[in-house]
Amino acid sequence: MIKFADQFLDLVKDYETIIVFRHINPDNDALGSQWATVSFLRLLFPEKKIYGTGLHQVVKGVDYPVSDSLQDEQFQDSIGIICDTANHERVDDQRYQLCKTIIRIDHHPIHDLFGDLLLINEQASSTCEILTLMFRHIYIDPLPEVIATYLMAGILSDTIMFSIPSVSSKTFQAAAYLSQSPIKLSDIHAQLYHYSEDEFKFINELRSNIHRSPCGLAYVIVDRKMLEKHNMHPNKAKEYIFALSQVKEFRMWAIFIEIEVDGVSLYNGSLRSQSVVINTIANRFNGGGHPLAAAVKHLSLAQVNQLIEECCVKINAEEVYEK
Ligand SMILES: [Mn+2]
Repeated sequence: MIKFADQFLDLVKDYETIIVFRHINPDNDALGSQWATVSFLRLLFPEKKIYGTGLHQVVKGVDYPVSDSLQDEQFQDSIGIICDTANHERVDDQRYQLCKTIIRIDHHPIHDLFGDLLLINEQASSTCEILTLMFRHIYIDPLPEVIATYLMAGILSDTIMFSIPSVSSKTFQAAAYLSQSPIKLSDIHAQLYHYSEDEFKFINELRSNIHRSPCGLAYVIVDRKMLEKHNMHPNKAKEYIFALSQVKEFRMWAIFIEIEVDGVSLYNGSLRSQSVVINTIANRFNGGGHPLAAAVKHLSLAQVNQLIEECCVKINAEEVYEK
């Protein structure tokens, strides 16, 4: 990491323009790592042109800046930094390919070794954890509040408030460093987790439409009618996977959201698991992710049913994730 931090700074110093990327359908770790990197580099190099890009809709979370709108030419002599993104198709703004050099910082299981300088730590709880420890090495003093807030939001949400197996002493070292900045933890928590009465009603409807497989899988299929009724964007709906969590009897839980692609109904899904590995299944259904938290996209209803069957086979085989 120390070696990486030095190489990172050496590379970045050579470029006048730096563009920071995240993954599509960004979550708080993607957005937090992206905007923390933009803000941190602006602090170190006020004379450089530093941008954050990304076209996909933003999730509920802390107030991240709006993406910069960039012309193709601006990418040409730039260095790109891609945060929290495991495969090249998932980079939000494919113009990353126009950048001269690519740095990648991530904690997803390694699939795709694109990029020129990589810091990939599968053991880390979040990309924000990796960045926090790198920034601490570079900056030493407490970070400005806004940067610490982005990083803390990413750590809190990717670790579900320090409650998943990948949380380690490093995660707490990162959190301890961020706590030296004047961040407001209760405000961050409220921005991440408090919801409106409309959302409350949507959650009630999700919970009352649950299908329960005998193997211990619980899932909800959210059709367009339900989305319309609650004025809910499909990308936002998948975040409500949390509404099915914390039930002892649910070994795995999932939501599948109906979307229309070229006039055809398809489903995007979020999958979660208490202990049985699910990303290996998700990889075969147009998706991927972490051992206990994964996503799939653009499945037909028949594929959704097949995925459900395969999840049950896996639960019955007790293929448990061991950290
Ligand atoms: Mn992440």
